[in-house]
Amino acid sequence: MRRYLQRILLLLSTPSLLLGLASIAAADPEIDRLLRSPIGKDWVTNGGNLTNQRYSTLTQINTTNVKQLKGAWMTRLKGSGLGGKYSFEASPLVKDGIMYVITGNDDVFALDAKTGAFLWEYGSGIDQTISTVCCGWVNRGLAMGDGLLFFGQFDANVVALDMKTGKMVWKTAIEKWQDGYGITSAPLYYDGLVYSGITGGEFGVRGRLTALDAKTGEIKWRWYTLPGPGEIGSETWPAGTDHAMRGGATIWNTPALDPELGLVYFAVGNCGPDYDGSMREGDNLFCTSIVALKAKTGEYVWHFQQVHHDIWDYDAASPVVLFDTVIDGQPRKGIAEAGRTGWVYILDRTNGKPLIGIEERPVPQEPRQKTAKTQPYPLGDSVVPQCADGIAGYENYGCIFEPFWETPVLIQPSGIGGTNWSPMPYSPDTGYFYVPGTVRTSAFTRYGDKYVVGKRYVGGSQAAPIGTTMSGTFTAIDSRTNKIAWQHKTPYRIGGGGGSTVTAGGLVFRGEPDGNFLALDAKTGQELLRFQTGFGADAPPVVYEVDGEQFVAIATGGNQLQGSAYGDAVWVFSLNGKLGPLWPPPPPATIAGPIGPIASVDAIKIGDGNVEYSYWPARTRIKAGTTVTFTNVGDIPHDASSMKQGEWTTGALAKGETKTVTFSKPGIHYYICSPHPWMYGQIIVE
Ligand SMILES: [Cu+2]
Repeated sequence: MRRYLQRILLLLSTPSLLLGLASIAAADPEIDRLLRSPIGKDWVTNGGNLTNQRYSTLTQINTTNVKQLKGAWMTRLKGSGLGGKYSFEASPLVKDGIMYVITGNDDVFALDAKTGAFLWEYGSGIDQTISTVCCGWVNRGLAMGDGLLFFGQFDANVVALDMKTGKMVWKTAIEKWQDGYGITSAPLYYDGLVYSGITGGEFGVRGRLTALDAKTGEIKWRWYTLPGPGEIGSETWPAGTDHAMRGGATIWNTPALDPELGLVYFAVGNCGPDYDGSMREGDNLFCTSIVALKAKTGEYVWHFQQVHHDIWDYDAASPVVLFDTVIDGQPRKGIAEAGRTGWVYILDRTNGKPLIGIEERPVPQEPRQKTAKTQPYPLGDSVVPQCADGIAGYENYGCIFEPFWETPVLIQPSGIGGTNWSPMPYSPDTGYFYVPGTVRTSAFTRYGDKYVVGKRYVGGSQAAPIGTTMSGTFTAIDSRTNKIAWQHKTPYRIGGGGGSTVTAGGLVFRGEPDGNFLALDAKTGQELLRFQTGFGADAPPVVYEVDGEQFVAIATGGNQLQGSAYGDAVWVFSLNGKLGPLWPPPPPATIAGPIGPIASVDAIKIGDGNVEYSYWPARTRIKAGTTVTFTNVGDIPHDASSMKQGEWTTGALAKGETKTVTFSKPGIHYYICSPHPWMYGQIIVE
């Protein structure tokens, strides 16, 4: 009894109790409790709970019986987000037997989580002419609290719906999409606040985290990821200039929150202009960083920058993960994030200092780019190769942090390599992080861009050279050493969409861009189940329970950046499931370059047939002297630009615009869309 009293007294003297008291007055004590607890029957936020661990404690489905898993139901979401301009990356949320899911068109559906039957739907009616789109129409998910569902829209509004009816309760504009802003991340709800990131890093925006009042939508505070004059970090930008005000540093993903420390954590994306550092000498905080703020007030607490003076588009785009561990016999509070660099950054979340070790090492220099003298190298293993191979036609190639100017330089990882937006789960049972990676080499060049509000502001480009391979890795990284425990090479890029979820049943669930849904042994990596869903399976799965039955759900709707087949389906699996697999969809490309048969036409449509990021035909054969007409029939601006920098370009074509180019020299001409360098075309001139 005395010990019990002592314990109470001890608790009384710690800050956690203060937070405990605060949460008595919290707006939604039940959701707050679920958010603070290990993930059980319900999946109430994008990352499962406040840690973003995506670790479910459910064990009904486990390594011994997962082979029996079949489809319990599959529901198609009425064509929402079905098409080539969309990606389906959201994790469905589940509460009390109801599933809530949002598509790439920002439409929300409530389904019976046991049967897949529709309960209500909300059509966003979102403006289809939004042109400030970097990387496809996508929504990474919802948050819930106070009887509301929260999400960010592509037009930079945060919206709240009534969970019972799907009716809109409030809508708050964070910014205007016309100025380059948008929202693709899932927000985080906790203790009456909704935290939302913002996108627009390719449009010269000023990134920020915004905290809104959950009940009213009122903006309570905002913390800019780019410092104003005299603010912390302003010394890392050139004095007397306003480059920091359009330096990007956006937030692609859901924050995590430690209620005991009272801190909210998030990862910050690339610097703008992406590939041109010439005018922004300095480290450029808080680009490509992990940041901790006081959760209630937004006051700065600490930061760790992963890449100084980023010129490679090395976003920190994957959600941060909180975990507790023991290092050298000492219990430690950790935070980790998988970068586009291919490394996992493992820090102490109380102070932002490395837990395992990260060394500042000298790197090659390019004075015109004002490159940083050193870069952080985490001790441990990278999940993808960090050096490019030389190939014909390119004189220059190098490893990570190799600088470049106007002559293309091959670098690996590319700016869309390593781990991109996909989440990285953590299992306290294995102590492993499960890290998806993209293996892709880019040719980087700088050309400079003039800043115009709402226009692309990237200052260069990166494209995978024709004929180079694109693949992936799926890696278990030991959180205690930052070294590889096991690794699978995957035929497709998987770091940019999918991601996985891990369970106390010893399983990792993940989707493949070729439509397969997989279950792996979390400890050994052994594949235990492979099930063809029929659509690109590029969203992170979730695990839940209804009436004593465990289910695993995955949204399968493809991903335009991964090149996977599109769809509008949610698949749900259980041990009692009866549905078998579907026919496989066309797999994504594994070699960079145009695909399809060679036509003989002189008119090329961009974004035709609902495939926004494509040329049709992608390959054509013409006689020397032919004038080719390029017409943009897609929804957003595109161009056709010779892969030989400066040789020819249509310039940006708005929806409906046309431009002609005459080809007089025989030869093979490859071209790309400069804002979307994963679109390829080929013109064979005879
Ligand atoms: Cu394009």
